[in-house]
Amino acid sequence: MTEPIVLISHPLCPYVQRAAIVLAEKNIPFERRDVDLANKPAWFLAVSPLGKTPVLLAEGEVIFESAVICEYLDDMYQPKLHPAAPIARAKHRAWMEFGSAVLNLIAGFYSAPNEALYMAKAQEIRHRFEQLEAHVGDGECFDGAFSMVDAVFAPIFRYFDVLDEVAGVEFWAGLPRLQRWRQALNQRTSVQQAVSPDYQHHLRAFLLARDSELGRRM
Ligand code: GSH
Repeated sequence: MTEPIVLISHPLCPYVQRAAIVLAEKNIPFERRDVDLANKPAWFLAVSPLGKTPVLLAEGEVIFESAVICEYLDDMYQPKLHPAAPIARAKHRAWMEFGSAVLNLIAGFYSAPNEALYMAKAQEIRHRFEQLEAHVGDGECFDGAFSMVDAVFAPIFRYFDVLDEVAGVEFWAGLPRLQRWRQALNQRTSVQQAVSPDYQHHLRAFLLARDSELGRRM
């Protein structure tokens, strides 16, 4: 009997969500094992070379880095989430990287130590969204059918379900394609199931705790 796939996770990690969405889109059963990243257990440090989530345990191997995990799953299982043509695949991989850059900006935003840096990060995020608006298709996905790029952006957009409430910044005005895309991703079962039902509650608590740690008001 083959060992079940294990996704080593953290409940709020957007990189974990990408992998969970890809697993669900491909209907692959897996076991999710959450770790406390504030207090990393020894077994986790022994398997995760960078001490980060996600890590996938599959075929007796340890695979780390979310993009690599997603690529492995796409190599192994149907339906393919990357397009077949190399040029289209390259383009999608590039937009996945763009998504990781946006995630770094979001972390910089909620960790900004003062109001000036906070607003500067907000503007950078808004600028990236404007760039994205010019590239996203006019349907419910980034580019026709559901792809890896959708799996990357769904967790990014999910941050804003809470940030729109607590951050005091308008990110979405004048971006109709992005708004439609965000809404469609929110409705997708694989996206909804990538987090637990109390995700929003925990994210809000995490963001507000970070805010008071920094002595800042969102
Ligand atoms: N490049 C990594 C990937 O794509 O998998 C980033 C993963 C990442 O930053 N994970 C965060 C983490 O494990 C949680 S969302 N942080 C713990 C740490 O850096 O010590």
